[in-house]
Amino acid sequence: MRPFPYPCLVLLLGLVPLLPAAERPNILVIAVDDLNHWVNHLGRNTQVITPNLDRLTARGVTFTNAHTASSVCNPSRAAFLTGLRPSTSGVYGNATDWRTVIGDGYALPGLLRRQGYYTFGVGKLFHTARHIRPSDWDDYPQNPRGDDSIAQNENSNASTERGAPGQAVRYTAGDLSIAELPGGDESVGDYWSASAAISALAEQRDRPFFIACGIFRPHLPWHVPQKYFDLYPEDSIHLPPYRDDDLADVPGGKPSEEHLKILKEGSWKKAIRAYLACITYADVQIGRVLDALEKSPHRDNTIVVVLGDHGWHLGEKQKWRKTGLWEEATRMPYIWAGPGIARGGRASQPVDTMSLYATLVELAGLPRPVHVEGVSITPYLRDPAAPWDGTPALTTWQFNNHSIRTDRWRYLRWNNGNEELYDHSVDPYEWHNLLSPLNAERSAGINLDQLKSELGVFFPKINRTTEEGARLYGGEQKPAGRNRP
Ligand SMILES: [Ca+2]
Ligand SMILES: [Ca+2]
Repeated sequence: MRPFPYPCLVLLLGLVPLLPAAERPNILVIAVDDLNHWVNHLGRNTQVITPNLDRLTARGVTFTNAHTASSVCNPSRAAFLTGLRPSTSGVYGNATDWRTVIGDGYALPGLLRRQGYYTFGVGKLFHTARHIRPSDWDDYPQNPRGDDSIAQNENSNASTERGAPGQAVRYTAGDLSIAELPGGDESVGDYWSASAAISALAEQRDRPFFIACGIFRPHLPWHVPQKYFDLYPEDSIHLPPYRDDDLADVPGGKPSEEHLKILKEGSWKKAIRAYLACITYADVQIGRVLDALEKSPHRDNTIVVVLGDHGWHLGEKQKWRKTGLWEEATRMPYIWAGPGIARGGRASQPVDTMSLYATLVELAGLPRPVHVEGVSITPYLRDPAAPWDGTPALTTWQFNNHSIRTDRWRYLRWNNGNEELYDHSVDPYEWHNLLSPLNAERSAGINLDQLKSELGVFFPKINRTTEEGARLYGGEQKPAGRNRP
């Protein structure tokens, strides 16, 4: 009989963390910038080609009524990565570096790192890849092509309207910048980000990993290789359902200047085509990362989360871009897969992105920090048909403007007192504001006062200013770390 190698065992115990860290699941989060609910399996846009996002749903659960905590990048990301809602932290806009409001010790990657995870980030996870706090990450390689709109503006020393050979075809729709690039996938920085995530997935480590990959498309500018535009001939493009009089029942509602410009130009389909091309480009990069995970030894013990950071209007309600509190700006894909998660599930319970932190901590078997807001969606991951717990999705847009989304209703309350109410059981595009006198016939039979008070209890009780948040959460006046001017 061979002697038991005690000296080796002692040595190993000294090197390996003692916790059951080895039993904790790995985590892969892919955050897709400005990806609204136009993924094929959600059915809102039936032309979009997203095979990789769709196939992930076959091995996991997709949430069909998922909404962002805030409808622009910075507050959305700060919220789901720190567990603090915008109204709690005071991070409302893109101009605020979240680190100047929320100090060290709150962010999810930092928590996981302190609990023994290897934490790796690449691409845009917080508002920009520059707004990272080094204590949160073991490794955060900087994309040499850049991680944001300025640097991702690709190779384009020369371009023409018509596109001479080897040059981009470049044009606008409204003020939206579009380019059909002559190069391959690697001509956009997301290719590099995905490759970095793939390399990180391939490494063997003695501890679980948290790998987060920010994919920047379909964020503007809508510049991707021409082959993605070729998938969507302009004359085949369908416009989303809309009404010319849609804003008549919205307090202060009027078409955006950009929408009027796009109508005047006749460039609505051009814009949709470019957004679809960018979504498919992003889907291909996501597919590369998912393929790498599938082929890796980590495939069976890694939780995968793919989410958009908020929605995007493409002319619905005569509006373009993100911001605001309507369905198009709040709803995003939210897909989970991995050990203990049902396969092929469609979960229709209303959820918001605050669930990310709470759920990942629970699935990792870690204590939930007291500051973390949001409901764990673990019951829906195990059983997508589990009864809804009644907590609506909540979206905040700037100071004290909020929107509640339940299984049936959307209730908006603006800080000037304006309110809107939509019934999704009959009005999926939010055409009929039931609180407008113009829709009295439609709202007859609904006890509006009672409904408003039932839904209104879910609006935040606290709405902090940015300064109040910074005082409470210890934001740094001059954050450490890479912070390019
Ligand atoms: Ca975004
Ligand atoms: Ca309307």
